[in-house]
Amino acid sequence: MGHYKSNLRDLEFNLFEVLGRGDVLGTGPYEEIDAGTAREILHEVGRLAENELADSFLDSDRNPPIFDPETNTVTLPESFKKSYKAYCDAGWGLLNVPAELGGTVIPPSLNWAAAELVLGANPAVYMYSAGFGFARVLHELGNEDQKKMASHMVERQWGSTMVLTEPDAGSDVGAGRARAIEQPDGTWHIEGVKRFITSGEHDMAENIMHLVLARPEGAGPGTKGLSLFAVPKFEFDLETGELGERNGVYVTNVEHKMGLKVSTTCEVRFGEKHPAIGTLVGDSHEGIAQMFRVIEYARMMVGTKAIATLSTGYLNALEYAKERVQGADLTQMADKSAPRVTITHHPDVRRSLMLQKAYAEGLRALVLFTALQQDIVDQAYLASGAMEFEKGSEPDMAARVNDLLLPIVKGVGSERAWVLLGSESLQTFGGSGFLQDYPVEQYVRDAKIDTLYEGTTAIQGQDFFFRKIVRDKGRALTWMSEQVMATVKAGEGIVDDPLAKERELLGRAVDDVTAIGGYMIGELMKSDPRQEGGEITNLYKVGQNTTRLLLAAGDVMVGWLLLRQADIAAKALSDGATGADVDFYTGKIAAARFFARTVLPLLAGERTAAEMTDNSLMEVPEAAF
Ligand code: ST9
Ligand code: FAD
Repeated sequence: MGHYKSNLRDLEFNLFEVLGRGDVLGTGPYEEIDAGTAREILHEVGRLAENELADSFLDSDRNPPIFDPETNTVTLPESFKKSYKAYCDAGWGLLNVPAELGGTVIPPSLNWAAAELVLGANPAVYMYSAGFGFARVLHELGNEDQKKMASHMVERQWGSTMVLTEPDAGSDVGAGRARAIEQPDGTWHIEGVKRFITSGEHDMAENIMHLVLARPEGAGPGTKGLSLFAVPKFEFDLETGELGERNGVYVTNVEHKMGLKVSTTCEVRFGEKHPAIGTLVGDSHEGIAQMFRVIEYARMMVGTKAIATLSTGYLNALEYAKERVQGADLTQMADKSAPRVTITHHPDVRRSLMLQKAYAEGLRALVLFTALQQDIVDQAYLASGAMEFEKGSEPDMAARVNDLLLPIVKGVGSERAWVLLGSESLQTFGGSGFLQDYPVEQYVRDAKIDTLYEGTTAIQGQDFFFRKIVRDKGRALTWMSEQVMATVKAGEGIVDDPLAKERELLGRAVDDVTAIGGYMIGELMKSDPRQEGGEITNLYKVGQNTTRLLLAAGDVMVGWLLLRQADIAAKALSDGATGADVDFYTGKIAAARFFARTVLPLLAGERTAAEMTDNSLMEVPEAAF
């Protein structure tokens, strides 16, 4: 058995028992995939993930890609190539491709459920196969020629990259200096140096399509002055896809990293040896908005990757804890000859395991609840072809809620996963967890990147507050709060509601997070110098709390989703669930209880800390740090 432990039961519980996806599958745009087929897909991807994909996870960490600076090429370990080929041959990449390009039309929720399995078993496989998703973007946003490129990308299984970051432009993408010079034939020459580009070079595809942000000559500053270009590694015949000349884009370094070593992270130079020829995506200069189509998907992917890793980390820890015998039961601690027990008997190990379970399952529920919003948008898009919806309509609100939740999926998912993998999953193994005998030390190393790329946690916090709450005028947030409060109030009128205390605790947590947000809105208003007494530096008080608000909102979402699941589980138990289902539903109720009683109360402390904010931090001289 490989390192990866999937949780198919929980994926199916979310999709079918909580989110009612069985009603959507097999109908309308998804008529070819009914619920039974969807379950088969999940089981088949799960089988592949636990076997062929998981097989190279360790080996490709110990034997990472080799870069040859003479030829600007990269050789990947054979073990990994085998996993990648197995994934491509099985055709699962087509789950992310529109019908026009030969893909299988499925709701995003099913896509993300399947993605979790791949991302948990071997995340780099999913990343190298991004060409399928990038083809979708080029197909949607591109001109007629680029739509043809998109079909070659799918048919010939080309690799693809998203190219934003430069040495002096990381979080601040708008500081990018890469230039684009228009040519008389309508193509563009790209010049500049990009760094940290994932999958920038490898030997698993005949061609790589780079989607590059660069600034046309004379364009304005910042992100709005950037345009998006499709720049292939090899030029090619537009009609047949046959490769032509080498294009002037070369990888000049591959980074040595803490984790996720098999995923190449490349310095890419454009136009130094000879011109790097690209075409303007969609013939329009809307680069940053176009690139955000990719970024939004990639942020969802990174959150899903983190959560998938936490889940397998927890399940590995659980397996170990059930077998590891150490110490006596706490109640017999004075009896030195008392029988030794497995560590699952120790209250502190139970605390740790239940914390891992609650976050892993709560965050999975968050990914799939977010994907549910994408389902609603997708259905409306497939029905009308439109990407903008009437204000206040169901798909319009779903799009806003999806936007609101994405920084939580990415920011909270990655922070909680990386911390819990280290502080709890690895810890469960004792000293053995520090060894490479178990996969968990690699999980910790591989998951750290998730808090960094696709926008650091700080960026997610700012996006959440300034764009997804303030700029949205609180519309999505209000809708979301109403859903949470409906669960809080769902116990009213029920005699002996078994989850009454948990509802009360969730209600208090909502109050605490609302107070943090309210404090920040207040300071934001006080930062407007046009208002009487307004002082711009009050914005610093907001900035000190954006990450706090993000993480606290994430905890409320997790607490809410677990409680909703517990309600469903309680009903299933009272309806007479049998066999393994009894344990499954019992575990659901236990996780919701544990989270509400031990995690949600901590938000009161976060509220106090937020309300205590002043600007003394900003006044500390740099030298005093
Ligand atoms: C990276 C890759 O790290 C790591 C892993 C790669 C894995 C490989 C790929 C696998 C993925 C597969 C993908 C397949 C694709 C499939 C798709 C299928 C459909 N939401 O606030 P402003 C836009 S890559 C939407 O003024 P600043 C918007 O157009 C590197 N749009 O920003 C806006 O205009 P408007 C990742 C947003 O102050 C415009 O930007 N690097 C959003 O100029 C300007 O907005 C990063 O992520 C949003 N949330 O710039 C950079 N936000 O307002 C992190 C902005 O008129 N830094 N826009 O609508 C940031 O995000 C910064 O906040 C900033 C600030 C750059 C946006
Ligand atoms: P900086 O922006 O310099 O940030 C340093 C620190 O300052 C961070 O803690 C950050 O949160 C904080 N900070 C910065 N600005 C602010 C602010 N305004 N407010 C509050 N805090 C702030 N990029 C691509 O384009 N394509 C890729 O495929 C890609 N893949 C990557 C793969 C790996 C393995 C790595 C490590 C990076 C990759 N990146 C890629 C780049 C990645 O997106 C950036 O590293 C990330 O956006 C952060 O930028 P930076 O490293 O320059 O850090």
